[in-house]
Amino acid sequence: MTRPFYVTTPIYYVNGAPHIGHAYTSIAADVLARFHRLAGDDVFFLTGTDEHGQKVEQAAQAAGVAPKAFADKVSDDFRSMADAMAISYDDFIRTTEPRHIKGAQALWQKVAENDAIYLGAYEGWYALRDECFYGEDELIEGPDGQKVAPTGAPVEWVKEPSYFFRLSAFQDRLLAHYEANPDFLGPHGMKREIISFVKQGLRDLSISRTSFNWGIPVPGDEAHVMYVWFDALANYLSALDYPDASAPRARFWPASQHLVGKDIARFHAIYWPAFLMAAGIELPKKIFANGWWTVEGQKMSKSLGNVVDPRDLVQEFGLDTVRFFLLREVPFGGDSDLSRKSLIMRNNVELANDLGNLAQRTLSLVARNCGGVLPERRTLTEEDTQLLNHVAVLPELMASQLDRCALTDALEDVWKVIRACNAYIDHQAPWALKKTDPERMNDVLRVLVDALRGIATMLQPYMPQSMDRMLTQLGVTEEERMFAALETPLPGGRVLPAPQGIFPRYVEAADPA
Ligand code: ME8
Repeated sequence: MTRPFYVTTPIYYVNGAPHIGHAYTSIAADVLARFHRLAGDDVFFLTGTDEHGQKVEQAAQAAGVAPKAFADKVSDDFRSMADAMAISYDDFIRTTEPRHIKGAQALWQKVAENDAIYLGAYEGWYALRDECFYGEDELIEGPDGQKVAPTGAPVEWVKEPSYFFRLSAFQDRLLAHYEANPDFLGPHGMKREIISFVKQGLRDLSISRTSFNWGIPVPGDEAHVMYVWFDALANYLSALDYPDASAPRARFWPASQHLVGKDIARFHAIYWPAFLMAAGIELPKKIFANGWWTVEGQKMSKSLGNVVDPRDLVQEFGLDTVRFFLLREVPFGGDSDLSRKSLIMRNNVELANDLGNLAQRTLSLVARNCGGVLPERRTLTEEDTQLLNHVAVLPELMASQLDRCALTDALEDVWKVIRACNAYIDHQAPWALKKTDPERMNDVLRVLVDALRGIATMLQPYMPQSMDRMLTQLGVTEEERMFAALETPLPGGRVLPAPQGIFPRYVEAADPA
């Protein structure tokens, strides 16, 4: 029986164009999805767009387009960004789709039936940019002395009839859940912040709006539309055809991993579990918040004009260099800076040199000295065994790293093996063995091909295109690329294709000045 693995990205707002920050969380989720597929699990990977709410409505107005037409266009752009980044989603949900509206309304009804919703009037602060209600005590002083949200977003005083969710009633149950499930929230910093926020006391949450109508109607009271976060969070269920428990996709609940940015940890770690508890639905297994990217040391913003479209980076550096860089640069969960210099450095040192050169040296020796035919595997020396053992533990080691979303540590584990291979090739010097001991040369090259096969197999989730090419050059067929296939050595005698460089060095064009 294969194990279900359900991984999600946030659904992105369609008020603006996709950028490198969106690509980041999607790539991370993609690595998890691909890893689990290669491990033989039954994977469902969801992404999509969040299309309702006042923020989107205003963006559409500013563009002079009806909200739905506006959402259609931007949603398409998010999908094309996902495709350009090789995000292997199984479904792309849009909150304006009938299946989502049905699911969100069913969830609302369930929560209401369980008496966790009541009608009242909201009076308080709202930050449109964050689509978030804030308590007076949370506000801070802005640059001009005015009150702003803790995120720096402007706030406005809102007063309108509203349905409320009895969030306050879930405080103790939430804390008990965090306590009993230590892996539920990550990384540690986010978990600490959430627990301390919940301990300070939770106020009931306004979950409907009446001052605009670009949203999902509240069942039974069409003067209200759902608060965009109630609507949005429901996507994780509506994509599984909730409330139809007999739908084939229903097997994927509870979600294995929600990946989000740290900006939206509160919504996922507090509101979402509370809504689910109120509806009597099992909670997701894990929620992990990634850190924040700046660009050349600055916050990305339209006004600074430094918003990076990941597709431009891919054009210039190639997809896998970009994917690799984003997940390599800083331990996953921490904040990071996108600097051209450091991207080029990582490409040249780690990809072109450490890995690309290793493959090129090995495969060109096989081509030149073994007639392009894979040598048989024969008896191994202690050094050979030691190196191959390093490779053999990678699947298990990486699985446990990815289980805690340590995406960068998992890459570092592979790089340790790559460095060991480089030390091995330098020490064994197979190029010098051609004359002195051709049999040993064959053995050394065979060990290196086997090690590279393990490395390339395990790196597929991170760099799908270039590892596909590397595996082909190593003579590994499409059928031999699952992790489990590593247990069966390749038969000797296979003819390998002529080797070609996989990671070119990037040379910055000379400054014309
Ligand atoms: O919040 N660094 O959508 P959103 C890292 N619709 N990650 C970044 C980033 C950056 N600079 N900028 C964006 C929403 N992200 C809601 C979500 S889910 C039910 C609803 C990523 O378009 C990060 O994952 O504002 C962040 O949480 C998400 O994009 C916010 O996307």
